[in-house]
Amino acid sequence: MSIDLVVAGGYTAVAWQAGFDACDAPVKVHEVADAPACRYALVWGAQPALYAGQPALRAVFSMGAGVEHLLRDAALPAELPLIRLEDAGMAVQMAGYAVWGVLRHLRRFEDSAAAARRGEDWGGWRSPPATGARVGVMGLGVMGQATLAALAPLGFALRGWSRSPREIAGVECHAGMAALDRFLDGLDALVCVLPHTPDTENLLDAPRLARLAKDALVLNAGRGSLIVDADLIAALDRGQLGAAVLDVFREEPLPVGHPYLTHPRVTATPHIAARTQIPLTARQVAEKIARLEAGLPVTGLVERSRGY
Ligand code: NDP
Ligand code: OXD
Repeated sequence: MSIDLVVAGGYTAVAWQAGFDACDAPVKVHEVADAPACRYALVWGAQPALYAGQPALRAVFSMGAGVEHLLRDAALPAELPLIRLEDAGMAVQMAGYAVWGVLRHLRRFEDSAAAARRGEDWGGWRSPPATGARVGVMGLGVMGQATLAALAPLGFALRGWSRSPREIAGVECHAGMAALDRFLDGLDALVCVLPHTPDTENLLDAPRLARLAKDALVLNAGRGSLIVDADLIAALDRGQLGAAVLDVFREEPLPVGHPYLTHPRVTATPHIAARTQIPLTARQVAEKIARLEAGLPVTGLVERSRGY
């Protein structure tokens, strides 16, 4: 017997059905408009039409690792369990994005290409080795740990920052607001993979950005609300920071004319650091539905009070 699941936002029911079929999961996927009463929903973004029409929901799955898009939906019932994606093929993508951004900045490969384009003699140009550069990762969950694991063989001095204390071999770990300044001090590259929560909003403001090393890189692939945009742009403009690589923004897609789109020190990408992979996501959701149906606990439950 199949279990009915309603999807809202993101990909279509047809696309998801193919994912569930590929892993032989007994899940029947419906669009909101023609769904019967379902026990499970798979959702991206605010879906005001969904919840009133689905009073029998037992759990809502996020189509992503982040859940703020669900939590800011006023129609979301207060007691409904929310389950986030745990990796499902995104961590390796995120790690690749971070390694690309960090190496590109610290090794200066593109400076030589730019010199060549200007017609300069670049035969003697040397890329700095970047060994020993201080690289910090904010957020030590699934994305942050995969990122650190990918950075580890590259010879950087690694730091990490999280809400609760973590121990990661080869990484100087810091936890909590009291340790934030120490974590930031003198970093040559800062990689941010934090969720949006009330506590992470506007965390990177002018005084905190000023703690980074001169010419440092800020790479944000968590959520755009982390950064005070005007402060970042000002720090880039006066050369205090060297570059920013930004995948997430307060408003997405970035509105035409936004300074990030044209700033010479900013590389903006359209929320593509790690895309939801339908086959792996369907498998993970199907496994969790099976556990819930059997009355077993699942991982990835969102703690609403902390916002992730
Ligand atoms: P996890 O829940 O596994 O990890 C979140 C991490 O953030 C944890 O280490 C947590 O600390 C830390 N954290 C949360 N709040 C605070 C705080 N106030 N102070 C310090 N640390 C804090 O999430 P994921 O790693 O799976 O994903 C992280 C985020 O990445 C997602 O929420 C999403 O916003 C973003 N993302 C972006 C994608 C993209 O394509 N750009 C793709 C996928 C995710 P603790 O360890 O103590 O719990
Ligand atoms: C996510 C995202 O949260 O894609 O998974 O940003």
